[in-house]
Amino acid sequence: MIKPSSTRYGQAAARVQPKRADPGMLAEVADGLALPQKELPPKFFYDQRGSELFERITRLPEYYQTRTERALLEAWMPELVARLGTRTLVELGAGNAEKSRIILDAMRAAGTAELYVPIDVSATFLSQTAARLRREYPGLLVEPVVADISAELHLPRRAPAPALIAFIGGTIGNFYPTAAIRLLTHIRDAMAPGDRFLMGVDLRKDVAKIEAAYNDAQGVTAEFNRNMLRVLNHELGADFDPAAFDHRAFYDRTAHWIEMHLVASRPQQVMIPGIGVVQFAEGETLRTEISAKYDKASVGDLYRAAGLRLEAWRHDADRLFALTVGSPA
Ligand code: AVI
Repeated sequence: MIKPSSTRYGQAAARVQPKRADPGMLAEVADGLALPQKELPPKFFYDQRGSELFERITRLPEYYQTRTERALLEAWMPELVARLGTRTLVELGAGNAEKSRIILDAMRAAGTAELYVPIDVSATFLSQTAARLRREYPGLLVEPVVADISAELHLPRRAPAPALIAFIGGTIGNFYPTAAIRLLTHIRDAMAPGDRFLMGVDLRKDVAKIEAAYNDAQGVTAEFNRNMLRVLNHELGADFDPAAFDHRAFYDRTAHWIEMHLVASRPQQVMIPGIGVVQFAEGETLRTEISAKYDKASVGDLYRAAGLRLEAWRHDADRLFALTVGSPA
């Protein structure tokens, strides 16, 4: 990891950074922009605007994932939660908790809803969500945790058992394989024997269908992609011109993932206080996200590598998306 004072970007590295710049973020951005293929983690999409844009994505006709997963949850959760006797729901990357309600409703119907722990990187979204859920589910304890799940996972010590740890939305796809194993290993380490892990995965399918989901006709995904540059401008005082970057998303058939990039439409120099001047050649890209697609065998491999056992699996009739349940191996 390079320090902000590094001379990697020349003289400008000595400039004063804005007061609110987070040193961790600054170091991550410096590292990512110094790679031969510039790359930044997708968590930088999500300020308030980014979260709202993602919500719009979930309602797009091309983006089949959210509605398919919701239907699977509605069909399966009442039975699963009643059978497990789930008393605590821990949700990783909870966002606005729209789909959590399906699980919470199932817990309430089973008479076991005691604690809900939504974990998300966006504090604003999380506190709004927590306030709403406390009103909607009187008697349910809601203990939100602001955390970057890619870096750490701490579960409340005295959560009523058994817990269901949910990682829905297909977000596992946004993790590279080693990071996915690390994350699931942390989850396994936090689980008691009776706890279960619920994970949603987007399935491998016709490439045109996947690519359409990330190149929507209304351009919402393109705006979501460019929002990362707005976040960098706001958080680090950078001077990216989002309009000077084009959106590109394509499927890698070997890696089984879609990649999202921002493509510099002209040569440009971007100043990031604390880092310095970053050059983009015309056509040079910044990779902002991968979204891996799974099948049953690859989910089984992932679970095994993390010390989990794939216990149950449900997919929709068109095999677009699957819900998977794991237990400590
Ligand atoms: C959050 N995550 C599962 C989304 C995905 O499909 O990988 C993020 C996204 N990126 C573009 N569209 C949606």
